[in-house]
Amino acid sequence: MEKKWWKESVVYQIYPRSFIDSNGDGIGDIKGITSKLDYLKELGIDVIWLSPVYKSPNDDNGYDISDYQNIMDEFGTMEDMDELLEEMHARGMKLMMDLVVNHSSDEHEWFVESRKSKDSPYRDYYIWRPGKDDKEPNNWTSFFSGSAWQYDEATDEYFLHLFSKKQPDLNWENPTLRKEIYDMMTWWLDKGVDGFRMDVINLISKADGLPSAPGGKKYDWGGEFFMNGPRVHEYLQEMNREVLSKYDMITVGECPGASTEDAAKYANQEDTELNMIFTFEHMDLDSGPGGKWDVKPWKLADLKEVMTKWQKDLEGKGWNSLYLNNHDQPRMVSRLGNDKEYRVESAKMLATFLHMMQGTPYIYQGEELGMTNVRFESIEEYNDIEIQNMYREKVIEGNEDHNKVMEAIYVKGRDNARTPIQWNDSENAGFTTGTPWLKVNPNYKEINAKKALEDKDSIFFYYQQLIKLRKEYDIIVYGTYDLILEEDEKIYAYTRTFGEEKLLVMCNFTKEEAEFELPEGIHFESIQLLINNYHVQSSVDISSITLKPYESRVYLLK
Ligand code: TEU
Ligand code: CA
Repeated sequence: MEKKWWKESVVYQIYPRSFIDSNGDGIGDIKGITSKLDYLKELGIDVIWLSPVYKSPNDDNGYDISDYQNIMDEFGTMEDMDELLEEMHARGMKLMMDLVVNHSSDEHEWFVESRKSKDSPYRDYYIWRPGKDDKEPNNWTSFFSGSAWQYDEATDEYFLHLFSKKQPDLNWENPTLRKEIYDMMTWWLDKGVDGFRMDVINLISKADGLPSAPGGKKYDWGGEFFMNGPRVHEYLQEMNREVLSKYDMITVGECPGASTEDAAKYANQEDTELNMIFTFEHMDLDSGPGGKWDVKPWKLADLKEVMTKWQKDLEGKGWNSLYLNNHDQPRMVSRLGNDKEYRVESAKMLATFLHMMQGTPYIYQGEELGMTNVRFESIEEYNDIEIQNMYREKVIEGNEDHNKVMEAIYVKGRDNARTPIQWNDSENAGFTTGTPWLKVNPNYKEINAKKALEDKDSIFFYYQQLIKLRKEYDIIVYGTYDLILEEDEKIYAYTRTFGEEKLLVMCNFTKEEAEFELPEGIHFESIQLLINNYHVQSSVDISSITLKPYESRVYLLK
């Protein structure tokens, strides 16, 4: 397998609004990020993925961009951005920008012009259609509830928005629009940024004729007509030829609804499209047939099946990204671990589980501290447009039970991941001297970076150790993955193989003890314990081990 720096890297995601506020206005900013680079250097990460910092009216916290080549006032200036980049490069870190080009803001100049008249040169930059029998052009529902179409009086037509109505979808069929996007990307790359995380990039090609979804609801899920659509690979190959191939950079495409077959194309080894994609299959394990808010318990057997499928199906064909949370997902320790009795142990176990797989690991800000989900008492305390729209549709318009919906928000809401980073135990967790835009999680006195840095056994230093190991052992990056103990109901165990060497990874996913029995056929002469989340003696007989609650161990077998 070809060696690449982006396979050997660890990426850290920053959601700037919640990271750290440098000027007391309650909103995280770029200067704040620059002030914490040494913290990130100590953690050991190689790349920062920065969620959008461009000009935006913040209907979806920066994922609605009104100017791709300017910085949001609240976050700072282009000079701040240049300084951040410079300070990062001085520390040997790379910067991956968020590229949001499935849609723009409705306040982007292109859209402002586009909506004025049917003859505008910008008309075709967006997806406009006349209504059908005084109704929307089709029945698609948006990711954020309600119709995916918005009527616009000026020209008596509707425009498509797969997300909020302030996020009109761009029309990738228009070659001039595509060229504008490539030029903008080139401008950032020439400035020195090192890569792009591409927001919902597999939604950019819509099916011909925009057919209605087959379901019977008024507004229904039309994913099959816009996820991995007919021309998406053509567009990405063009983008690769025009832009990506000219730089030594890192790319990851966010691809909801992509199968491993799709992924093998997007992340193909000839590098004609992207380096890797984000799959959602493991994020959907606690969703019932009603979708994200139809919460059901996840099962270890399903996690094994999904993770193993992605590991094996991309083996030799593509490259995985590895993540358990981000700014759209609940905190991993609350979702898959145990944020009460075994918060520290289970956070370390999950980190081990993920970082020892094949792929590029992504750490979401606060994950290295074991930050948890939050429960705000009232719906007004939530900021996220997805939560607000869903609550309105279900409770206010739909008469669903308030408490039931709040419970779903507690488990799945995106604001779980967006509460400010807990830096210390002072007021507002040291995030701001003002009033934070979103409340701080009340557990900040117990969980914060200051405390973590004072404790050698903290989750922070465990991540540091995991990252160091990755730099030391090729097998962690390049070894092939195999699931073992497939039927075990408590333990997720797997091996990695690289030449004559093997890694043996064992993770107890329960709060009970679990008996690990080494399967037959794994031969070795020497064993070495590489990392563990309890203090155990390093040379024990590994043919049978009693794992403590949420215990994980990694052995190197030679
Ligand atoms: O997310 C797109 C996406 O498919 C999901 O993450 C979705 O927002 C979430 O599952 C809803 O439950 C990307 C961004 O990561 C997200 O923050 C944006 O809101 C969205 O695109 C629109 O730009
Ligand atoms: Ca600020």
